[in-house]
Amino acid sequence: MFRHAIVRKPAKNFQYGITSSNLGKPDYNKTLIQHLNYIEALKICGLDIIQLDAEEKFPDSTFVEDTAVVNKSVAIITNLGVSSRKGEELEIKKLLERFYDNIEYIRYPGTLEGGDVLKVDNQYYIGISKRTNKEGARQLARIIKNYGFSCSTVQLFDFLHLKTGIAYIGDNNLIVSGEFIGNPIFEEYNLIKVDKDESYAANCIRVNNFILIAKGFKKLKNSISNLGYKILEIDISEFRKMDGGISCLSIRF
Ligand code: CIR
Repeated sequence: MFRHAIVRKPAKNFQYGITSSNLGKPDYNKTLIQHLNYIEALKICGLDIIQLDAEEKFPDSTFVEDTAVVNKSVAIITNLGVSSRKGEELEIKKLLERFYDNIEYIRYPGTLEGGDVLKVDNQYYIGISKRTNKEGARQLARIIKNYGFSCSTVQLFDFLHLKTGIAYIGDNNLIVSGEFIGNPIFEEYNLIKVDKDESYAANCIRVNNFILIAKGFKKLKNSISNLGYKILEIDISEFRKMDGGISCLSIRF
């Protein structure tokens, strides 16, 4: 069970963050409303929300997931893989120190972003991407093995982050899209394959008794609901414009 979520209000300069989406500029007021709706959904899931103020120094800082990897035993502060985001992790670290006795770090020359880390029960998958390098993955693997987890790496080709295209929703059910469909590393799971036109929605999260999914992706929504899950749909169109998805907007623990 998760009890807390860290979120960060989008900064006024959110539109100047990094993006490859070609979907146009996000509307700031709409971004704020969607962020509040996201928070409401997490509250429905039973989470207590810790909200950080907006940080104009970092236009991408609302995507807090990338700054830390957390589980019941340890919080690992990441070293983000792009210069404009380096430093976002500092305030998150201060917050996590209130909750964790064990804090560890990914350090240079290792880089790693939380979006590249997928936890499946006691197993971690780490994406090697443009943001997470092999050294970052090696450091994370070394740390989490000490806490009883096992670890494998997955080479990325197109996606920004591992979790851009994959999600674990419990009960052996793994949602996969794009380059992860057909990857033998995931064949032991019950795979829910996402059609290309809905690939954005593969980035969803299980939060306690609910699955949070981006609004407007009917086929995936039906596949998940047919498995018996309760679903909360959230419109996050403005975050999509900046390459962000459902998982990126919070750290859950
Ligand atoms: C970035 O490029 O870093 C942000 N614009 C989007 C980060 C999305 N984070 C995630 O998938 N975990």
